[in-house]
Amino acid sequence: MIELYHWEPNAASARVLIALKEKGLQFQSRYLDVLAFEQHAPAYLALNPSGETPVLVRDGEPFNEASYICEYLEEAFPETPLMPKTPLDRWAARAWQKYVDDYLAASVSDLAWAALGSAGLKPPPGSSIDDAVARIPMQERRDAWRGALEDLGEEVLDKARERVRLTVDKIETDLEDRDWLAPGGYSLADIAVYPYMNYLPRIEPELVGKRTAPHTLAWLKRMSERPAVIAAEAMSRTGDAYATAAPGPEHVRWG
Ligand SMILES: N[C@@H](CCC(=O)N[C@@H](CS)C(=O)NCC(=O)O)C(=O)O
Repeated sequence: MIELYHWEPNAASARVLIALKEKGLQFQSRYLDVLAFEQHAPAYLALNPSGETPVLVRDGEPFNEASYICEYLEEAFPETPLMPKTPLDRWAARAWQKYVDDYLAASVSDLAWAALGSAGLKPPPGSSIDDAVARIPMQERRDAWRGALEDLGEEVLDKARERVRLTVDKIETDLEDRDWLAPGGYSLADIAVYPYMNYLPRIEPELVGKRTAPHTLAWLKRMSERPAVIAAEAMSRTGDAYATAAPGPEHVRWG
């Protein structure tokens, strides 16, 4: 049996939801409201001590980290492949996933949090937001929440915008002569990048708009029309997964 602990179908949770749907796998959805701090309940911390979503549990074995959950699904359920065929093209798909993990996820999360995040924040029953944050066991996650709650500041947001600008250049180049990010067809690269880039036309229309990012916009549309993406997005409980955001992972470089 497969269970997926996830939040709204955006960012890291969407990566695994889309991969599961693409592969046509049955799974039990375990929805956690991260803006109500449900990911810091002891039972969830036992599955993932960093208190981040998503976590996939298969036959009682928990897996974290969206990139590696997706790679696991690809190896365990190869029938509908989500990786290109040649070693070179597979490298390209993996390089995109690392790029998301190291650079893009933190940058888009900062911009999305600043634009949308705190609106949906709910302290757990009988507790204040400060108390909820103080209970987060991992120092890095406590710091990430405190930084987000204080104010990320224009310098951080400008750096995030610059990283997004570089990402748009990279996508525009990749998509000049093909439909999907890695050569060899639709892959985990597209599934990794989409749930972050899909925030941007709304919150940073100058960076991801018709003039600056025509190929990116056409690719976002292609992605949003895939039955697996439609099915994943239908699992939203808020009604619009890209109108809400949570503090994302820490910056790995360029911080
Ligand atoms: N490196 C992790 C990052 C996951 C992540 O950023 N999760 C966010 C939501 S998109 C989260 O759970 N934030 C809430 C928290 O840390 O308390 C992965 O790729 O799976």
